[in-house]
Amino acid sequence: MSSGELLVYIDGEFVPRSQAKVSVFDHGLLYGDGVFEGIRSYNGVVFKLLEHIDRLYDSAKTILLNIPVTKEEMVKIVLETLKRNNLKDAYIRLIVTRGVGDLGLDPRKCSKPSIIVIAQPMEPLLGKEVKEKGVKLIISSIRRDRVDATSHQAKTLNYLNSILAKIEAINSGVDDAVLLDERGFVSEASAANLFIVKNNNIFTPPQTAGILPGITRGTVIELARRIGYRVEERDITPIELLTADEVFLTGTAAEIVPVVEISGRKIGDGKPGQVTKRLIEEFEKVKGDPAYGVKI
Ligand code: PXG
Repeated sequence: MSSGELLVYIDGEFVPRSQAKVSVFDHGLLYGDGVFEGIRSYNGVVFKLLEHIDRLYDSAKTILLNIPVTKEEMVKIVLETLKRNNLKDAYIRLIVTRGVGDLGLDPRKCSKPSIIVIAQPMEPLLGKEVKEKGVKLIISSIRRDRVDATSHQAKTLNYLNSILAKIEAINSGVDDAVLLDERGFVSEASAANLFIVKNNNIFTPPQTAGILPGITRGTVIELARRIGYRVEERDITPIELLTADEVFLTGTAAEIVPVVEISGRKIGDGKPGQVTKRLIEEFEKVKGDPAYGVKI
């Protein structure tokens, strides 16, 4: 780190950020042909790293992409990237692209997938204000891609479905958007899973709604059940969403975020709810716990 710049892992080498580049012929760029993960480390523990690695390899399998290293090697690559950059609290972006090919779609022209790991510092307190104030959403006019197409069940580099919804949210002056699935049931936000609370019971859309099976979602379901809440994965209608007592989002970057307004309707009393606050507290206790991750 003589340049003082963070180092990015690309295909076996650590290069300074300003020189970390991919080819214009990489099919990740040309066609969104690749997979990725967003991961965090807290105080030297990479949260649920093995679960993220499993999901990465499942996503790759879905698109017939053979990752050229084993899962064990991939874990080592992520840990080494953090070590080289002397990072303990970090956001980690792990990307595997189809690699360099030519201008046609044919993935057989891509000789070898590229592995990229970017790690950068993450303020432990980032998002504190959002957790206290909550966020505003709209229900997007964009539908989550179908489960038999490019839904987010596999975490591929093809994120236009979410980006279009995010643009709609920005243009409407709110923070994010909820996408419905093609049947009209609630699926998730642009890059976060969604939960509702009604009469102290917790509900979240099932996999069939085209959602990403979020690592944070899984952790929150487990924590909520452990402290005695009933949690059910089932279809949620837009009306149930708008009339819920509480709504919150979960994701690696955001952790747990209260939702206080959706498409102009106040959620509950328009302030972060009690169940949401309790779950934020529980989540605080497990991040950085070596039992919930892998030590650097
Ligand atoms: N749904 C989608 C579509 C996502 O992209 C989640 C749910 C939450 O999953 P995890 O496993 O993180 O609990 C995601 C998260 C970001 C960012 O910086 C997050 C994601 C993708 C890109 C950026 O917030 N994925």
